Amino acid sequence: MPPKPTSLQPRWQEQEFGMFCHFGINTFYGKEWSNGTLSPAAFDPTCLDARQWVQTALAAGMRYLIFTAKHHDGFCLWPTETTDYSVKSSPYQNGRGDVVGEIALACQEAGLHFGIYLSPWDRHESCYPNAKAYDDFYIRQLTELCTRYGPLFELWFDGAGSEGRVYDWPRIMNVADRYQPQAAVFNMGKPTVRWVGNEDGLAADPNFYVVDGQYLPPECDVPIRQNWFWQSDDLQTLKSVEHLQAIYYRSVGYGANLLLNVPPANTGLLDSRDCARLLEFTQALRQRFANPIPGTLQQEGATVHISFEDSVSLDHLILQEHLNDGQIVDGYQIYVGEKLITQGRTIGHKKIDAFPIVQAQHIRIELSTPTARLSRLTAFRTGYESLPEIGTPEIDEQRGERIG
Ligand code: FUL
Repeated sequence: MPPKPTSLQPRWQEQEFGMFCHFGINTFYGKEWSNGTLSPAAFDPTCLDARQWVQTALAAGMRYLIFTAKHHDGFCLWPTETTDYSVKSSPYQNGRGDVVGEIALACQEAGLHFGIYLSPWDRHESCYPNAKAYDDFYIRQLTELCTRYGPLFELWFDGAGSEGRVYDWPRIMNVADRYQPQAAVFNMGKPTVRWVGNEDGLAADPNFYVVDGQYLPPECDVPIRQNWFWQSDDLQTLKSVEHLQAIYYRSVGYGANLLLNVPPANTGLLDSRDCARLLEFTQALRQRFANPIPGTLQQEGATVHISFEDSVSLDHLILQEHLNDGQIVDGYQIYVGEKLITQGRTIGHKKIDAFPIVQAQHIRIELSTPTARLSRLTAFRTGYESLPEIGTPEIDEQRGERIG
């Protein structure tokens, strides 16, 4: 029998699509990484409106939001007791602001899951070279975050900069287990979800959930522009609708979660151009899958049949596997009569298949194993017969700049 998920993992997988928000001291200096010496004096997002972030995420069909409470530079976006390098030393709300608190509240009000990113690597904190002292410091930070802001959906532990460093994960995980036992743990410590292995937002087929004997479904993180933090001069790298769709098919469509970074600008608002592109992408996607073709599902061992009332034309199928007993399918073929219309390896939480349009009243799916079960199978006629491509940037002749 394959390793089974805990009860929390399928719940995390069902959320599918989240917004990543990189925001911090870097946002005010046009940097991606900084070394912990940038002055907090520049941190002043005068129009900050966490509700705008949350409403945008909801409008895009996202179900969670992960916020950088502290990036590698060590600057804390909440009024921590552990260091002065935080919003307390900034002009934002005269040093009385709490950005983490504002977002947590906006998420709670709107019913969006909220998670935090807390970089283990800290380039500001002077005790960082002393492993024991820094573990204590990090544990205090995590304790503050885990006890002040309500239920957290995910704790995002970024491995960057920590290569070769040993943190006391058993002690750190005690904090998570004690105060946020429902939170998914990303990548480090005692992870419950794993990094997909690239920052392009791309999983692949097969997408095996079991790694090193453990059930660990992947999350695909990718920035909507080239950079993670908002920059005034990288608009030309904003990904095209087609590119974003291609990412969606290769992440959610391959059974992984998609965490798309949309970075708040130095005003404290999401950039209207990023929002417009995001919504254009998600509306097009919604339209594509707006009209499922009703059908009846029957399974006998490894063979699944779907029957429609009449003959219909279709070009997409969404398959979902029953995962309570673990991920089992490794190989499937889909037929209309004797004609093979598509095939793949794993299914997992979701698999989106596109194929040249066919006319059918019955479809047959042959699974690799009779013990595997599909939980859902939905057919569509979308008007698109293949996966969107990850294109090269387009040139907008009129504006004379790269737009994709
Ligand atoms: C990386 C970091 O170094 C980037 O700045 C960003 O936070 C990304 C999500 O992870 O490892």
